[in-house]
Amino acid sequence: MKLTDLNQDNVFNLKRSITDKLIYIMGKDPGAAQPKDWLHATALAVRDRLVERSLKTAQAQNAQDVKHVYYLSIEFLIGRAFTNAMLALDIQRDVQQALAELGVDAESLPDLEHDAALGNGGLGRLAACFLDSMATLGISGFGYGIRYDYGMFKQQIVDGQQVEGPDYWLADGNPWEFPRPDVQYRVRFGGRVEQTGETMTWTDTQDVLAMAYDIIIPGHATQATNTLRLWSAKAASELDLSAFNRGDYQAAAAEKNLAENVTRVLYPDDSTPAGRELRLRQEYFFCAASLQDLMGRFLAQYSDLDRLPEHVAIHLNDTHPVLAIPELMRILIDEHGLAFPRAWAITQKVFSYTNHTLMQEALETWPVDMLGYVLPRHLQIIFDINAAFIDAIRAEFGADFDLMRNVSLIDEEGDRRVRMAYLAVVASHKVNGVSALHSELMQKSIFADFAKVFPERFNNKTNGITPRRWLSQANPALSKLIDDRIGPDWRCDLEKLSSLKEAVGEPAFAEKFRAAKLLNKERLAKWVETHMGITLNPHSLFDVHVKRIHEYKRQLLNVLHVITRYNRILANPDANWVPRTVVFAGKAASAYHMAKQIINLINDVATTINADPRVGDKLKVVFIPNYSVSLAELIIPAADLSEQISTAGTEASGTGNMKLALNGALTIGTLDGANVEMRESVGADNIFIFGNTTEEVAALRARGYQPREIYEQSAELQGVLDMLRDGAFSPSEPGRFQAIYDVLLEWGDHYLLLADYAGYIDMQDQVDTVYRQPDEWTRKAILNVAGMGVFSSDRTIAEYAGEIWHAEPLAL
Ligand code: DL6
Repeated sequence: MKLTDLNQDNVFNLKRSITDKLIYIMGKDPGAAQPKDWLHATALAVRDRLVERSLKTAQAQNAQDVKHVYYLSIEFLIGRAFTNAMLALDIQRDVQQALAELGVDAESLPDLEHDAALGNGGLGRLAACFLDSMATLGISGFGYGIRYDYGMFKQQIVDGQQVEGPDYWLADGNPWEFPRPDVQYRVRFGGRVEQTGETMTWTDTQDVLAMAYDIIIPGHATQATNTLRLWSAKAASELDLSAFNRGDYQAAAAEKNLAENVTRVLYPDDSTPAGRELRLRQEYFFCAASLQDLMGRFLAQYSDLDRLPEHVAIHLNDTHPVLAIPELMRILIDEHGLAFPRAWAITQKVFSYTNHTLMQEALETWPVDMLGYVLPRHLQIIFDINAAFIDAIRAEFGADFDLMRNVSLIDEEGDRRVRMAYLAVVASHKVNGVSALHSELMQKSIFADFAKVFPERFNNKTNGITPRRWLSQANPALSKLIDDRIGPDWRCDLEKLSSLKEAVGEPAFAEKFRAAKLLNKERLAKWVETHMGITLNPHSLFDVHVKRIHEYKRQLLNVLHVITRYNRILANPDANWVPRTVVFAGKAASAYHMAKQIINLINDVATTINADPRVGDKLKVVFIPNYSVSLAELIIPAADLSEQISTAGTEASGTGNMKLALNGALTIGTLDGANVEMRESVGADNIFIFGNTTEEVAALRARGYQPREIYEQSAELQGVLDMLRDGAFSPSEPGRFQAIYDVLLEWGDHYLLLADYAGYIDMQDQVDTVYRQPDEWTRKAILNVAGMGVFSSDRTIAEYAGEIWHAEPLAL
């Protein structure tokens, strides 16, 4: 890995290329071009260089006959592409110089780029990190997903409440994508199945076209690239001309609108049957297009379908792409005439599946009726798979009806539903969880019966994050310090960070480490001042809680601490307080009422505390709206403390925990998800662990957990909860947070906030104690950075490639 100095030839060529793009591709006069135009033109110039690499990669892949890995994911949370592409090409300085010579303010351009927010949280961002690592490791990987017209909603905070608006990320065009009108497939829905002898014909369907848009994913420190292919829905027939000529313009465009709705939005509201059906259509749409595409690529080179698993691995990122399983079976049986057992043997060798949650409500099931109506042939195939599977169970385990009922792909309770996770487990040769704890719990809970039936199938692949975006790009100040100390190779070999341990005792290094952190805190404070009009003290402890808003992630427990601290400050204003800035950011699903209440509470608490002159700098609370990848890149490097406080056993892994520690934040957290492995890596003395363990949570629940008893025993907690209930933070509407109070005290406190409250508050006191000793804090922070090598997504992908996909890296 090298970081090259300025190259004047490159600068010259870039200047010419940028101006050419502006004039000849965009038709703009450089004299009149706006900053956004320059950004677009520069992106196109940078993209040219990616294209060269991409063509070379494709040639090498063909010549070396490599196995292709197809990563199917309904979310890819890519964020911005501009800086990442420049870093991958190692031309950032040249581009900045070229722009400067063209009279353009290069510093401000990256912030003008829209985030590609085609995902919601950790799952989608993991997919983006994986693409980066696959390219970097030279694994031939294709991401397949959906090109949503509107990505994750834009969150505004109005009167303390979340308001959702559309995210039109394509408003200024997308210079990174290549529309491929020549790559279109017909995706069929509805209709019926006709049987002639053994042959099934799916007919009378309503069809939608899937058109490909390609984005090049650059590898780092390699010429290799990969492709993210996103599908956009197009109407099979554009316009009903006779309706148009009759003047019935609505009817003329009706089919087009209906068809194109399939890829209109990420997460259609699923509180209505129509919304749920649209989501089902989205899932099948991208699976069907992707399978036609990958089968076309395979059949262009080979004719023997039995060899498909030698050349193709299809990975299911959660259950959203699981319809790819019956779709492959349909292609093999109906289109290529294979018998069911042969098709099934191939299918099982091709697919692998990652589970990302143990939460029952997040495990997808589809009503049999809806599937039968939208995808009648697929439902038949699922029934056939189930029948064969249950026969195999009976053959191996005898007439164990409980087992058969438990593992059946069809849930027969109430309205019959297809269990998508079960279908994934039965059809995949490997099934993995995303942290050691999660993988263990997965086999003991949701897949316990399957773990007995297929013990060899289950494995763990602890998540990781790409160091390129989450340190090199997001944190230039710390990256420079690390480069100066150990050289730049850590970007592609994160274990190299472990040699920073040697620097922990050096005051000069600690000083520079602190200076880098302060710079990042000032950068965030400036942003908050400019965009929110709130002044933050960069010398206060930045306590950061950023992630989706969900009850299990327990932002509410953090709020309980904030209020406790507020009360203590008021009671004892002259104590030696460590000034704190508590930063929250995250979105709540639009139909998730309690999560939205929590956002409202955070904002109301912030308003009260920030306006209280008795508090001053001792405590500030800020909710940064519209959390996104690019805001994460700003917030995470500025954090001193990372809040990872989910109820033990609920967070599958977390990846924010890794990003924050990699940027030198200390974690306050429970023994949940990957926190457990982080504790091993950074050392138990360098992480603030509190709270009930998974076993203790289970035992508490089994005993009959009584939150009210805890409330009654703690005057401090009582004070906090009574303030919530009585409207101390919502004087204009005192009952506003009654429901939150009730969740904790009347409805059983499902996520055990009160059980962990005392431990959390005590641990926050310890945080203050350590923060008062800057050398000690910095020592721990450096050890956190040094211990994060294992959490690179390069390590994760190397494990997937070696142990699941059996895919070799390309030689380039
Ligand atoms: O594996 C990526 C990511 C994990 O880090 C998070 O812990 C986990 O919550 C998330 N899972 C999902 C799936 N649905 N839910 N809930 O987003 O995956």
